[in-house]
Amino acid sequence: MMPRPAVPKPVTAVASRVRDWRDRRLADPRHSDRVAAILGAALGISFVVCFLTGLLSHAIQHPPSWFSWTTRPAGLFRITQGLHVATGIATIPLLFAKLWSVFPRLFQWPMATGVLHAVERLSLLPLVGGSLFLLVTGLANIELWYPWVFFFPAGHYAVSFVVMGALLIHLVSKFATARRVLLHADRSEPEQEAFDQGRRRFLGTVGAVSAGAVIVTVGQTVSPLRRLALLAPRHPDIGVQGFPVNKTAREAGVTTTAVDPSFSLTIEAGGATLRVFTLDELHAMTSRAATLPIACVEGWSANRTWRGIPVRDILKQAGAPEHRSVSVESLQRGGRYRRSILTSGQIGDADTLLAFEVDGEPLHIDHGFPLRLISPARPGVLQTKWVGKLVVQ
Ligand SMILES: Nc1nc2c(c(=O)[nH]1)N[C@H]1C(S)=C(S)[C@@H](COP(=O)(O)O)O[C@H]1N2
Ligand SMILES: [Mo]
Repeated sequence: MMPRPAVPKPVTAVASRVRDWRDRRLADPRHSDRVAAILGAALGISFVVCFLTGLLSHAIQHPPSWFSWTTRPAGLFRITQGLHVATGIATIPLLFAKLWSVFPRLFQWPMATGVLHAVERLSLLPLVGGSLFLLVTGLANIELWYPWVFFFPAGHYAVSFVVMGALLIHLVSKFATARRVLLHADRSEPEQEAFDQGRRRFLGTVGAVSAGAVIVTVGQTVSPLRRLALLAPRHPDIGVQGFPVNKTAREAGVTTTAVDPSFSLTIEAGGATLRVFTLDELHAMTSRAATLPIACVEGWSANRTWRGIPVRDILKQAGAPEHRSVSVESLQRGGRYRRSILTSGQIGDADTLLAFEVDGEPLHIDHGFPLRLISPARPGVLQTKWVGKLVVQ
C-alpha cells in the first residue's frame, strides 16, 4: 500500500504570523525562561510571606479556639502587618513584569497537550485574576477607598485561598523547568554575554521599581524612612496630637456622648451590672504608663506613650470573675469596630489599659476621649475608642 501523502496542516496566515511574533519575542532575553523563573521565584516568596502574615492578622482578629496571640513583644503585630503591606506593594511591579514577560507564551498551539497541561493552563485564570484582585483591593484599602459592595477583609481573605491553591498547581507544574533554567546556562557561549546583559538590565529595573514602591510607602511604619513615605496615605507623625486618626468622633457619632459630664464606665457580667465608675473614680485609681504602638491593618503605625488604668485592675475593683474574655464596647452606636474582645491573656498583661492620656496630654476626642483601649501587639482595629462598657463573657 502506498504511504499516504502528508496533508499540510491548515495553518492560516494569521496563525503563522502569531507564531512568528511569539518566536521572535521568546528569543528576547526579557521573555526567556530564566527571567520567568527568577520573577516567579521572587513572586513566590512575596506571595507566601504576604499570605502567612495575612493569615496571622485574620487569626488575631477572629481567633479560632486553638489559637492564642501573644502580647509580647508589643510591636510584633506592627512588624508582621508592616511586612504584609510591604510585600503586597513589592508584588505589584513584580506581577506586572512577570505577566508582560510570559505573555507571548499564552499563544500556543495546540492550547494544551493533555489533561494535566490543560489544568495547569486553566489554573492561570484564578492565579492571575485572583492576584490582581488581592493587589487592587489591598491597595484601595490602604487608601481607604472602597469602590465595591463586599466587605473588604472577607473578600480579600477568601480570594487569597483561591490564589494560593492556583499558585501551588503552578509551582508544581513549573518546578522542574524553573530548576533547570536557574541552575544551567541556556545559551551557547558567544550569545550568552549579550543575552545576560539584556536580562540583567530588565530584572534590575523591575527590582528597582519594586524596591522603590516599598521605600515610598514603608515609612508609614518604619520611622527612619518616614520622610521618604511620599506615597503613604498615613504618616505616623501627622494628625491630631501628632498621629493619624482613622475614624473621627464626628464620623462615629459620639461628639455629644463622649463629652457628656455624666459619662460613666459600666462593668457587666452575666447580664447584670457589676459596677459603674465615674471618670473621677477612674482617675483616682493608680494609673500606669505604657509605650505602645497603634498598628493599623493598613500598614501604618505610631508608637506613643499612653497613661490609663489597667483593665485587670478595673475588673478586680468591680469584683468581676477572673480568667474570662471581655467585650470592650464603645459609645459609638453602629459600625463594625464599635467593640472588640480582649482575651484573658491580654487582660492579664498590665499594659492593657483604658487610657485617658497620650504623651502627657488628655486624649483628644478623635483619639477616643474619655477612655480608649490600648493593649500590646493588638491590631489597630481592636484598640476600641470611646469605651463606655466592659462586658465579662
Ligand atoms: N469605636 C471605634 N474604635 C476604633 C475604630 C472605630 O472605627 N471605632 N477604629 C479603629 C482603627 S481601624 C484604628 S487603626 C485605631 C486608630 O486609632 P487612632 O485614631 O487613635 O489613631 O482605632 C480603632 N478604634
Ligand atoms: Mo485601623
